[in-house]
Amino acid sequence: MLEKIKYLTAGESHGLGLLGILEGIPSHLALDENYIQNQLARRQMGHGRSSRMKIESDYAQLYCGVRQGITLGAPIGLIIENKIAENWKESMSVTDNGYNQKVTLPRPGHADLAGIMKFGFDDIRNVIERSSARETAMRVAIGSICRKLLEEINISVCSRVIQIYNVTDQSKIDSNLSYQDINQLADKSPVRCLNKEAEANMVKAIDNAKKNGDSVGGIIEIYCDGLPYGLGSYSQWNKKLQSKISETILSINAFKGIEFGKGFDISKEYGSNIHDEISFKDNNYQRNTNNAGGIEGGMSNAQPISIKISMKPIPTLVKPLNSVDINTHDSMKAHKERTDSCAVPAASIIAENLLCIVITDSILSKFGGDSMVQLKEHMKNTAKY
Ligand code: EPS
Repeated sequence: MLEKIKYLTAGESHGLGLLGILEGIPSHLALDENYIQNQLARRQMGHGRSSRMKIESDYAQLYCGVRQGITLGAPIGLIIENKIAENWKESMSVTDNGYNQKVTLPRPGHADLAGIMKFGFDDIRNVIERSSARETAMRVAIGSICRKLLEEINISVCSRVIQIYNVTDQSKIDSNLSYQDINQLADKSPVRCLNKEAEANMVKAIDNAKKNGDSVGGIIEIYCDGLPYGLGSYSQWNKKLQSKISETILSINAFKGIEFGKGFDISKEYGSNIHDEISFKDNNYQRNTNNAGGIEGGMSNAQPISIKISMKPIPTLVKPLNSVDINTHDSMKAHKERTDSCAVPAASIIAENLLCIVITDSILSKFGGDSMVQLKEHMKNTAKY
């Protein structure tokens, strides 16, 4: 549960567009639409995405809360228009125009069946539209504003893809690379993979899936550095940093699992092999390893946070699975429509920007401040972080 930042999105995938409101950002954060656009463009990249990404060129208009290039400490409102809306005028009309083509074949793995049962619809289109990953465009826009705040206090985030289908990249990241370098290299790769051999095999895996009317998922790694001690808290269950991060990250469409640091592998080791030993040098506590992934006791421990996330293959399949018509209950193949054969690279950008929201919230909870100047002063005045 976030404490200082509040945000909401609205909008359907083929409706007029997406709306977002972000509250809690201090005043005097320098912000322009180009900064946000850069993150939105990153989200649209990646091998295996559908033709929708060629139609849209996502752009978030800063509708309110910003004046003369700085935030006002007021709620920030954003709008992303859907270019595709023009083609969907009839189907997505707000007023009843008699449109009656219904989607009745739920896709296994999608929100379709549980969605119609929950809301009592006889048209799966009503579920598809809001459950679509299109909504993440607005969350990236919102997250990018938090990212801008973090940049000003020298906190950075980067990500890479380490698995697509069964192709893994087990290479370690070159420790001489800055986070900016890592993102630049990953962004140049069609699958955001830093290893050329693995990259080629990942591209092949996506192409194979596409050729067979199938889809593939994968695993993403995210890092966040520059953090002080003590974001989050052990003092109450819902204040633990890993819970806050998990809540947000697992809300991303198709994300199924999350690991911190060495994650599940930690359970195969003796404690003496896995916990990160402490020493003191240059007036600072030092760690030679970071198996904990930057979080101990629900708090940041001034080491980089490292997270792995797994994403399932997207459920819309060109060669659909067995399903049932919701009107007749006859066995039929599931609904098919345009889809991504792989959205893992895009998901890494979504995860990066959403992590920025949680970290910003935790920074504001710990240090406070109505303006960026106050926040920076508070951080400077806090002993050793
Ligand atoms: C998406 C837009 C959607 C899908 C995809 C993500 O556009 P459309 O439905 O018009 O093709 O490409 O959505 C899904 C994968 C999903 O399961 O809903 C986007 O903007 O990211």
